Amino acid sequence: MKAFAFLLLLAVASASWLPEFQSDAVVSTAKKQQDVLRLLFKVTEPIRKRYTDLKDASVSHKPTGVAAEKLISEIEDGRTLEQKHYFSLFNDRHREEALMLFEVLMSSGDWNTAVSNAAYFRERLNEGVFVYAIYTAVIHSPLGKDLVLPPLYEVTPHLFANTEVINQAYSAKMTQTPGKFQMSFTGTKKNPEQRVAYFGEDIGLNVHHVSWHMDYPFWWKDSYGYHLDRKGELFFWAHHQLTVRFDAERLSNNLDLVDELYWDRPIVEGFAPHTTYKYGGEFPARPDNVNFEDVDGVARIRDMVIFETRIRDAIAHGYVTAADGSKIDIRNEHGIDILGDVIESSVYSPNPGYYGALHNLAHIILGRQGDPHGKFNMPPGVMEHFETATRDPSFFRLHKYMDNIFKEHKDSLPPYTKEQVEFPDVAVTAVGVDGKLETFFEDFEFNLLMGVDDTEEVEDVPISAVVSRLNHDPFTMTADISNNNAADVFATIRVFLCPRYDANGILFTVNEGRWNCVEIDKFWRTLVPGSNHITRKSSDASTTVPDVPSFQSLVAQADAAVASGEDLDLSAYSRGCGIPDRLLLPKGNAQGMEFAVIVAVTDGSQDAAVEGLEKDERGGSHAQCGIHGETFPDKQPLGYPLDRRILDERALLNFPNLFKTIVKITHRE
Ligand code: CUO
Repeated sequence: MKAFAFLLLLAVASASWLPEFQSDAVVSTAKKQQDVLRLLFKVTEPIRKRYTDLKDASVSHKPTGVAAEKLISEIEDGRTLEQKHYFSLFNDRHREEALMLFEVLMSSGDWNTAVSNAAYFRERLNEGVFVYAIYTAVIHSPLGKDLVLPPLYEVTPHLFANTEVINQAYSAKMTQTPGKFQMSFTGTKKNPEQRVAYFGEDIGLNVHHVSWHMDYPFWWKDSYGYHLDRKGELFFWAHHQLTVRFDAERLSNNLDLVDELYWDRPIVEGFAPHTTYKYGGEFPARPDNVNFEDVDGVARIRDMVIFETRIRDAIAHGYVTAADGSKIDIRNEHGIDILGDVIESSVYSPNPGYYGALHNLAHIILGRQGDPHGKFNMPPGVMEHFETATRDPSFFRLHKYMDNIFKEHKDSLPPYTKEQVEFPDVAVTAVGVDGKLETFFEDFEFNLLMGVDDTEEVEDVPISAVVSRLNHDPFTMTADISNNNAADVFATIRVFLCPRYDANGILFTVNEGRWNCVEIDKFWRTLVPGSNHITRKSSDASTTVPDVPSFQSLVAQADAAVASGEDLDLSAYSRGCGIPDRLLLPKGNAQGMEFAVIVAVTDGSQDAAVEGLEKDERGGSHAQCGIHGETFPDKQPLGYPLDRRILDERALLNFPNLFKTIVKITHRE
């Protein structure tokens, strides 16, 4: 029954308290950027005295309005989560508090009120509650437009760096000795999963994942201001891409594709996180081959099996039953969106009472298998934070399990017909790569300053972690496309990278292989009559984002711009959601790992949902993250045209507007 409480809490109706926003013209972007950074600076310490306006606001400003008064009464009644305690979004009460603050910020009519409100609550609420609310409010409020949120691995380093490094950082601070500490990946070579730990533990990937969930929160209600277009489908797609990307890394490291999770079989891989909360002790570990146990107060395993059965029944029937008993047809191209809402499950789910919260509950269940009955008072597991979840190999098993349910649905749809894929008189004649597809590991340094305690009296000393991360050389993809129409045509160009061989060296069939394809890019171009030579740089890919500048560098840039009165344009970094640029390619191997590149050029006049995409890609990571607050730019289903069964290779890849070529990705040591 607790399972339903989880959703009911989410579904509480909201008042229409969104204000008319006053003009913010007087506050420059640079000042806003500076304010956000100062609010997030050392959140576990009181606001610094040198930030006089924030300090004053936290004392003398009393927030007003329905949302603020509600939160103030919660604080005054002593109901809010204490400071210096862990925060988990999956904890109903923790989340409820974060959303109360989120609502305060969203209903602050102008920038200065929002900042004063934030300063007031920063000094009175739990730090994790505060950080989550600030991040989501900056992302979703019109007031936060074009601001850059600092990299979370520097704001809450405990959720990204391992215990060993954090301990070294504390020693360095204590002894006032600057230090740079090499961070290693969890586990030893005796564990085959260790070979791919660099992927699940990649701090940039972790930021993408947590940011995706902030962009598309499961608790989102449209009364917050807008509808999150195709949120359920994007839940499927972003996680499908994580899954297939992980599988590509596995193949490159001679591991089988990840198997799914089974409720009635042991969880094969254990996990020792080597990570500690700033407050709350160590993240719990789980030995290999643990059998699932019911988690007290959360869910019973047999309920999970029932939810799965109901969802798969819906797929078999081709419709979902809404809470009012009506039928919602899902055997069509929009079905995946509804199914995503159902499986996640989000506030958009049409019937959480019946279909449950398969995904969200599974995260909690997996997070608690080390202490399912709460006997040892362990804090939440890594699976209960989007920042840390991908570290645990069970994350990928869980998502493979759900991915297979989504696949069952996609496989229930008819294969695309010629008419649905062809692009009359347009043909791709060649696809190539300028430069080599080569991956390598590099060291990356990030600041641990906010991982340690301090007082104003003790000087900061430089403390950082150095972590190895996957990268690749820049490259440019090229395509030669002929347009035999008399006039210009507008084209959507989709690029997929598909592993060719399984771990035993057996060639995937087209129908197996298409499901494992990594979408690396999608963009739009006008094709003139005759031949067109298209080039696309790897750094422009619409699946990826560049590294966000460090906290320190953002502070330096914002402070300088405020001091000089000059403009500050950091909009290139305003999207946290997106695979890091450097992870565009899966790791290669020494001999060169073969992938098929599939380029599909389809009719952009039919399937572009937003105008002007050729010139402005609007944040640059729309493929998995959409355009913020707007219609998803591509009307076709995510994954089109490879998302449906391909019964005969000749039926698809012989279309002149589709092209397949083989490339090799090498890895240099
Ligand atoms: Cu992203 Cu399970 O949804 O972690």
